[in-house]
Amino acid sequence: MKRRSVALLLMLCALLAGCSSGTTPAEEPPEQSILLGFSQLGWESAWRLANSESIKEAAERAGVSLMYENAEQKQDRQIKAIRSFIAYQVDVIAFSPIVETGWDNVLQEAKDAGIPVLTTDRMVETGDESLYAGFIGSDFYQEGVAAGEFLIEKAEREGLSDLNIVELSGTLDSTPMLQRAEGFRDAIAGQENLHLIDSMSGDFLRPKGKECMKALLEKHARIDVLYSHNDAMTLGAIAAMEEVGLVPGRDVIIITVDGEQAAIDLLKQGSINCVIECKPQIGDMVMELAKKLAAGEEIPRCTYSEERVFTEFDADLDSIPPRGY
Ligand code: GYE
Repeated sequence: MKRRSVALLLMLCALLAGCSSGTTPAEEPPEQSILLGFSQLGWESAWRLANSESIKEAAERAGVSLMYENAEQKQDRQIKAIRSFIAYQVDVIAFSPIVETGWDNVLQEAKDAGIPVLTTDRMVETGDESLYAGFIGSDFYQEGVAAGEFLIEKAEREGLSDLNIVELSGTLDSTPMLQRAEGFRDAIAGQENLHLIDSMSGDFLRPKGKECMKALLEKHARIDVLYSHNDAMTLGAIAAMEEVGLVPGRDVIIITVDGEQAAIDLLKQGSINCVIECKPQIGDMVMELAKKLAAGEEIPRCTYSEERVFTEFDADLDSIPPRGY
């Protein structure tokens, strides 16, 4: 008799537990969908295209309604897009600023409208830090340091001295351009065998990368190293080298940033010596942070992606999974 009542009690408990395990929607309010205004800066590289895809796919996965605008490399078009998001009263604004400066007015307008702003991929420079909530993207300074460290290791391993380095930099005044340049310079400072002899901006574009490399090759009698701020410019530069009979990766040491499939393939073939990874797939993190902001929660000022460095010295280059961009 006692055993039967215990069994009955257990059955009752199980039933009650079943009822409270999330099957009563009345107890858990459905997650509110948010409206996110996103201003992409352009389509200058495969990295950018993958970044745009990542944002769109992640919004769908997260049930976020997305207002998406592409500014085609023009800051004034980004400002216009942000103003339209404010007029539309979106819950959160996210944007990838093409350059660091010139945002204060529009950010103030967003603040006055009570709309939190997240910068993605690139940063803004402003005297008033309260004008945006936070940043999500890569640690570009560290990428520059990694590029310098690779070169130091390469020179040491192979006993190379007096290397003439040229730099192809990205869009002037953009965060990756500024920080990749600074990190690299800091890393090689004090290395007497490494000479940074010239730097030109190829605006993160493949044709400009080719044009700049051509000009650099005409100007300098000997170039031993190319440090390029993105793969698109590197691919252009390689074409310029080949046109004058140089063998990339052998006659000129090549260090590039991003990690597009094309760059990884050239690393495997020996035409590139080092690829610093920069991840464009930050969409899921953007959605997570946007939801927090919409809910009035605090977010970290800076959220960085984890990234790798691939070099000609790695034993397992063939095991690199497909890059997806
Ligand atoms: O490296 C480059 C691009 O901002 C990190 O922009 C991004 C850079 C990326 O177009 O390829």
